[in-house]
Amino acid sequence: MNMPVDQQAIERDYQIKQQDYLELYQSSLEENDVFWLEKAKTLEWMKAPTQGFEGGFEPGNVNIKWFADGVLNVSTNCIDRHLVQRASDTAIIWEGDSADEDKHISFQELHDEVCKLANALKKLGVEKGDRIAIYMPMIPEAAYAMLACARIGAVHSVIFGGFSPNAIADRVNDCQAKVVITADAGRRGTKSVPLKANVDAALSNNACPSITHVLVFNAVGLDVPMGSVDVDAATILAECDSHCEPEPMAAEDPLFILYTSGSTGKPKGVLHTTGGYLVYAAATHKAVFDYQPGEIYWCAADVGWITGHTYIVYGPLANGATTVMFEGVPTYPDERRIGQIVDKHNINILYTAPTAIRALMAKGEFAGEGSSRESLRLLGSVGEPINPEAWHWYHRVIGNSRCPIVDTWWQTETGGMMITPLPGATEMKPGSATNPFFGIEPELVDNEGKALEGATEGNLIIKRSWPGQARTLWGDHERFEQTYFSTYPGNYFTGDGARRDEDGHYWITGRVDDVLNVSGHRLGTAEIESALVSHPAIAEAAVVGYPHDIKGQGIYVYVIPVAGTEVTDELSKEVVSWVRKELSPIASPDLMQWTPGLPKTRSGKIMRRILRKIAADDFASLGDTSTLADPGIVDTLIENRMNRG
Ligand code: 6R9
Repeated sequence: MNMPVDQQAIERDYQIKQQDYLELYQSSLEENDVFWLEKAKTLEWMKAPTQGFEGGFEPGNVNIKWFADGVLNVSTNCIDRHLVQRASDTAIIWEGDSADEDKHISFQELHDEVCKLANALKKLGVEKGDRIAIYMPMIPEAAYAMLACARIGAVHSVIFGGFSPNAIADRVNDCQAKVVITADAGRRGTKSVPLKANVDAALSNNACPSITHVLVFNAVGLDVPMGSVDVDAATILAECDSHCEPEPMAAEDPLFILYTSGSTGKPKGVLHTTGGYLVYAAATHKAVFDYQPGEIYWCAADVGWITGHTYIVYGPLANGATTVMFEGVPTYPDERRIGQIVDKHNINILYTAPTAIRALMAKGEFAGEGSSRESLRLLGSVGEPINPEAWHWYHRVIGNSRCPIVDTWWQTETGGMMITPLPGATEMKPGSATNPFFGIEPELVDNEGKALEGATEGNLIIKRSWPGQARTLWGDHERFEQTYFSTYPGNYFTGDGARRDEDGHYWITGRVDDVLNVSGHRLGTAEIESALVSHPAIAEAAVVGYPHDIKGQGIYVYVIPVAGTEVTDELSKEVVSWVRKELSPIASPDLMQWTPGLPKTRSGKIMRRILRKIAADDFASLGDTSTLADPGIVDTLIENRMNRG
C-alpha cells in the first residue's frame, strides 16, 4: 500500500518552504531565546517579556521558566484583540450532535459570554489562583468556561465528560477545586451522558469538601434536582455584566491543570502556565496548519483532552481563527457525518485521530459518499501512531487525494506539537511524524541513556526546554522530576519509543512504559488494575494492551478470582460494568481471562512481557521463563487465552 503521494497536489504559497525548514530549524536551536522571544511578539502583552528560557533539567533541581518578566492575559489574546477589526467575524462554529443544529459565535459574542461567566465566577467567590473543575459536554459554554477562568486568573481543570464519579472526585480533591462547572447532561450520538448526576454522585457524602458551588448549565433541557451547592447558570448569568477587566497574569502563573494517566495508579495533574503555553499553542497552530486569516479550521477532539485545549480553544483563538467545535461523534447518524460537516461549514483544515479514521475506514468508501469535501486543503492526525493503510485511506477518501497530511506527535505534557511535518516544507511519509518543530531537540537513546546515531531505534528524549512544556505536576514536583527527568538525567523522557530513518525522519513506535493508548485515550494499566481489584470477587489483576484493529490498542485483563468465587459469564459482565462505573467506559476491558495465577518472578514482580505476548496471541518466543516462581502458569495462560487469531 505504499503509493507515492503527490506533494504538489495543492498549489499554495506556503509560509515555510522546503529549503527554509532546515535553516530555520538550525537557527531556532542556535539562537533559541531570540527565536522564541520573536514568536512571543505575536501575542499581546501587558508587559512584553525580555527574558527567554531560565532554569534547567538537572535532577533534583528541575526548574522551567519562559518569558518570566512578561505579563499578559490569555483571554484578551484569544478574544479582545480581535475585536478591533473583526468583532462580527465568527470565532466558534458549533455543530450539534444532531445534524440540524449549529451556531455561529462571533468574537463579540464570545467576549460578552466569557465576561459574563467570569463575573459569575467572581460572584461565587472565585479568586485568582483558585482551581475550577469543568465537566462539560462539547458545547460552546465549555470554551467560555475555560476562557472565563483565564480572564480572572483562576486555574481550570477540565475533566473529560466520559469520566465517572470516582474519577471526578479524585481530580477535584487532588487540586482542591472550589467550583465545578457542569451541565444537566451531554449528548454523544444516541447516548445521553448524565453529567449533573455524575457530579452529584462524586460530591455525595461530603466526598469533595473543597467544593463550595456547582454551576449548572442547561444543555439539553433536563429537569435536574438542584441541591444547596447548586447554582443555575442561566439565572446567575442574567445578573452579570458583559464587561470584566482581565487579570494581569505573570507569564509563569498557572493557566490550567489537566489530569493524565501515568504508569502508576494516581492520575497526574499536569500543570501548564500562561505565557509559554500560549506562545507555543499559537506558534504551532499557525505553522503546522499554515493557518491563514479567514480559513475555517476544525479539530475534532474533545476539550477534555489536551488536543482540545491547545487546538480547539487556545491556539486557534489566539490566532484569530474560526474554530469548529463538534458535540457529537464521527459515526452518528452514520460514517458520512465528517464529510457532511466539512461541506456544511466549508472547512479548510481537518485535524482528527487515527482511531476515528479507522472507524470510518471500516465502512470502506461509505464515509466519502454524499459530500464533496472540496473546501479541504489540509488534514491532520494526532493521538497515536497512524498505520499507513489508514493514512492512505484518509488521504484518498477524505482528502480526495489532494490534501497533505500532518501527522503530529506530542503529549499532554508537551503542551503542543513536537514532531510534525510542515505542509509544503516536509516530504510526506505515511506513518512518520517526520521532523522536530522549531526549537525542539529530540534524541534517541538506548536503555542506558547512550545516544544513538543515524538510522536507529530507541527511547525518545527531548534535550532542551520549549515554551509549551509542563512546569510541574500539581502539588507533586518530586513526582514530576521522577517521572520525566530521572530516567535519562538532564533530559525530558517522553515515555515513547521511536525509529529514525536514513533521512533523519522520526517514526513514533508507541509507549515504552505501562501506559496504554486505547482509541487515542491514554490509560495507565495500574489505574485499571486498581479499579479491578476493588471488585469483591477479584483478588489480583494484571492489565496489558494488545493490537486492536479500530482502537489501536485493546485492553486485555487477567484476573485472579477470590478463593471460592464461582466464575460465570454474569460475573465477567459485572466486572466489565464495574470498571466502566469505577473509572470510565473508555477503560472497559475488551478481553478478560480468569486465571488461577500470574507469571511472577521469585521477588513477586509480574512479568508483563509474557502477558503482553499471550494477549497478542504471539507466544512462540516467550523468552526466558526460567526465573518465574511457577513456570507452569504460562501453559495454563496460553491454553485459556482469549485472543485467538
Ligand atoms: C496529544 C496527545 C500522548 C501519547 C504519546 C504517544 C501518543 C500522540 C502521536 C502519538 C504516534 C502521533 N501519540 N500523537 N503516537 N504518532 N502522531 O495525544 O496527548 O493524550 O497525552 O497522549 O499519545 O504515545 O506519548 P496525550
